[in-house]
Amino acid sequence: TERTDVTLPPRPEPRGTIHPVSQVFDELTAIFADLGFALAEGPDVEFDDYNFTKLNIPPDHPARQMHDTFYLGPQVDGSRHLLRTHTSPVQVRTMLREKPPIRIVCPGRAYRVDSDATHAPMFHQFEILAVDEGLNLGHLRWTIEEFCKAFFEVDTVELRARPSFFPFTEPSVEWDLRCDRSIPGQIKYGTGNDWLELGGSGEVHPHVLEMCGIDPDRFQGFAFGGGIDRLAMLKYGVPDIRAFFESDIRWLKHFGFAPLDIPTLDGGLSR
Ligand code: 2U9
Repeated sequence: TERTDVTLPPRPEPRGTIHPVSQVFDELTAIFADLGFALAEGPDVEFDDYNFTKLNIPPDHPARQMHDTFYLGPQVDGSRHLLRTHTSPVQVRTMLREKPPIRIVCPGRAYRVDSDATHAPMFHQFEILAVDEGLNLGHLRWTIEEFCKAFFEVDTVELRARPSFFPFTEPSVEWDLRCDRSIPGQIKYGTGNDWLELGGSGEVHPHVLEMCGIDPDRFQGFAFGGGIDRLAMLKYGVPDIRAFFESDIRWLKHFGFAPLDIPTLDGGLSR
């Protein structure tokens, strides 16, 4: 029987909420897991070798300059660790450790000396990597299409490819998604006359495969990279990236997700 002679004090908070960045992290991990990509993670503090050299970024490349990269104090041998500027060193570590076929998704934190409404010094990105025999840009395109359909929860999508350049991919391609932004404050995907930048990609550069111990004459790879914060801003209507990292309890309550509402493909990604 229920006791009526005592009143319990109110709890400080009835429940916490899942941050939109964590929600999107879990959503995209579930989508790529369904496509056969295993989750791979690595340390935020990296070796220069894994963050740059093995990705075909030579010592004189502008991306290495102090204004882009957070360096840590020198080691006894004079070398300096750094905060990874992308999640690509996770792919390097995986290739050095495992033999093809490789299919991984690498979501995580990255750091760059940069800050405004659309750039934060710490941000979240994800990359996928596939290495196997006979892989080509068609496989990459299909994979991105399937991801977009699942993530934006639409039946059809149209992608536009733009030639690009990255030191670690050759050829390199950036992808745009057809969308409709004619109604202010709303985006429709799959139709319309607007284009949304999705991210960069390409076939893994033979030098990168070689430096990571994979025979470039036998194996091909494709990789894609995109911003998690950016996807969360688009999907959940957050205009300023800085709001994600302010820890404002009212904002977190408004934009947060129910803790036990774990995204799955059959149960629904977001509710
Ligand atoms: C390996 C080989 C190739 C991953 C790639 C991009 C292009 C890219 C950015 C998108 C927005 C990062 O979050 S962002 O700032 N990424 O444009 N990423 S190709 O290519 C790789 C990765 C690892 C071994």
